[in-house]
Amino acid sequence: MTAPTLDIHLTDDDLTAALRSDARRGLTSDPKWLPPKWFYDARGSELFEAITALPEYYPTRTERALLERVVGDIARISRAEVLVELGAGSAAKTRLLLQALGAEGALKTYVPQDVSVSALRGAADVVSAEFPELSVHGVVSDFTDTLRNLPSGGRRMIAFLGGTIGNLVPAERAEFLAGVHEVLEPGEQLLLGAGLVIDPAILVPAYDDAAGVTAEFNRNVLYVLNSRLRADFDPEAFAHVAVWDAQNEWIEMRLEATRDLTVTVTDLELVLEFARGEQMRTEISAKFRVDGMSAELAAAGFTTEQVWTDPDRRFALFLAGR
Ligand code: AVJ
Repeated sequence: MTAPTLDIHLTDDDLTAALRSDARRGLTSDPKWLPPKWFYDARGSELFEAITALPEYYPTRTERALLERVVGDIARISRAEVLVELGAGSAAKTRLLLQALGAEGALKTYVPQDVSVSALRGAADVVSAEFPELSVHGVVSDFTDTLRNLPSGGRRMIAFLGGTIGNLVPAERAEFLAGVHEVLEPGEQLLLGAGLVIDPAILVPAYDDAAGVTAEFNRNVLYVLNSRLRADFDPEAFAHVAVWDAQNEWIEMRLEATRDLTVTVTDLELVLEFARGEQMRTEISAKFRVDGMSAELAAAGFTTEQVWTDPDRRFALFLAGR
């Protein structure tokens, strides 16, 4: 077994610079908003892991069960030599793909990407120990950078699982999918996991659980701003809100000020006023229809080779060819 390598294209300073620019843009807008990628410091990642175990949060377990059922088919169609996983995080679903691709006999390399060094190092070590034949090259970067720095040589499959594509607004999705399409060679594939549009009576509680874990996850972005940008948000003064936007077919998470507040963001030299009842958007989690996602893939140049859904049609996996 060879020790996994880790390429770091994103330093802590880069992250702070990106957060500064995102926070300035979002917090000076009307209405105020923040991008969801800033939930995930160590505490936020732990809270997300806790969310995946909640009874109301069906996506993770639904996708895993679906993947368990169809991963053999995916591996047979793909016969990939290199598995690139975007937003790899913890390695639970990865293992299924690596086993199935390994059984096809072609797999040589695993390239997990994440923005978090700690999450990635852990995942890379675990995978390396479990699959000693595999060479593991972790990449700490954002997606666009990963796509620019992909190893070439060897037929690749890029996996983007978990439904994270739903965090992107349509224009960002189009740009992301076109970027993936551009780096792939003919015969290579994208494996995409996406949550489907379902009954809001099931959807909304998944983002507003009874135990309040999602609420704490939502408020975590304020702790991140406090520690990284020396802000003085009182997270407990904000209430968690999750609404289904039927027009856009996405869940919107917001933080609502429960009283009039003045907040200082020292590192941005910014003083913000929140009126009682004011809501700030912190995440969209778009849900899809199979035809709609196939159309988005087609618009980016992909051919949808196969789509699998769970029996309740809550989640779908798309295998798209370049
Ligand atoms: C990690 C982006 C897939 O949108 O369902 C969970 C994040 N937000 N609960 C999602 C999340 C609130 C999650 N993704």
